[in-house]
Amino acid sequence: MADITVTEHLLLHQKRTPQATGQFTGLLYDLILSGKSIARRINRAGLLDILGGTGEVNVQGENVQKMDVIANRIMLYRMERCGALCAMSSEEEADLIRVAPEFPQGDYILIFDPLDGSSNIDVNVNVGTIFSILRRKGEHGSEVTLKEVLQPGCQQVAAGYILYGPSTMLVLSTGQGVHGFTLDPGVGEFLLSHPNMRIPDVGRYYSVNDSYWRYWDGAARESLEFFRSRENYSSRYVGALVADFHRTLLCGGIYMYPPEKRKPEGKLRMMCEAAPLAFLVEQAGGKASDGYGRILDRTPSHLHARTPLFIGSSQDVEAVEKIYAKY
Ligand code: P6P
Repeated sequence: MADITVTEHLLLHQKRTPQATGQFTGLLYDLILSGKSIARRINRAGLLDILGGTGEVNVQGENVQKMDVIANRIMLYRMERCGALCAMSSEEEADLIRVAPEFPQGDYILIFDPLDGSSNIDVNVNVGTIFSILRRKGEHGSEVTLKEVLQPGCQQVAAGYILYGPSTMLVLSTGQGVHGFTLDPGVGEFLLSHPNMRIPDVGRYYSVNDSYWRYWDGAARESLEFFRSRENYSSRYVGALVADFHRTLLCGGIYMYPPEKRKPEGKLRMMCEAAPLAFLVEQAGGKASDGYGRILDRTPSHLHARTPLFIGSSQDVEAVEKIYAKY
């Protein structure tokens, strides 16, 4: 396959969608640059003093890992200057970040989890950056309101993730299918490696942390039993959503994070985890549900709203929705 870079791929795509402006391509360019900077540090994490926790707790109530802080800082610094954004929201930041007036204002809003699954860093297991891109509703240059940002996932302009694993991959959709790019460290470019990714309609793996069995309701328990009883399913759980989702996208099956007594809204964040991955999975022919309906139809009540998540092959997600409909 000829070496097609992300930029070439986007310019080709941009020609097909005249409404895409250079601003959008510029946004993605700086997002990719951030990903390369994060990848470089992760690949040497053991050698630099960035392993382990900072001793701080974030807005999610989670112990902040050093690499979380570094990744968050890289994203905030780089993206505030990209000229395409008017606001950002990071999983690591309690409040909405409006782009400071000294920087060029754009019309896009970036929502991101700078380093999802970061507890895996210390044991050298995959982690990832997840991002969601929205277009603002208000007048260019006017102050961004929180209401403008709390959009349902179906209004995303683009979404994707960067997976830091044996190879570093960018998986991206701008609404014209899902395309995967692999970083060639030799040239420092993400090159097209997985054009037009499609998720199988059914099966191979179910992915869930079943240690919460005792907190689950009947629907969650019956959902797990459903997949355990299926012949050709195996269980896989990396503990990093990006890695579990990426395997599901490639091999088919389902990732589940059900609600439970202590977390009635589930654990995962709607805007920087569930919605971007739901956008991708639907673009690849799959489904994403909170058990009762389409994730992309949900309007988040606040920036860090959480949601249960059942995401993957359409037949597998439909099977879970049928079970939840009985409860
Ligand atoms: P648990 C990581 O903290 C994360 O947000 C996802 O990346 C991952 O899938 C999930 O939480 C793991 O949660 O409760 O199984 O440790």
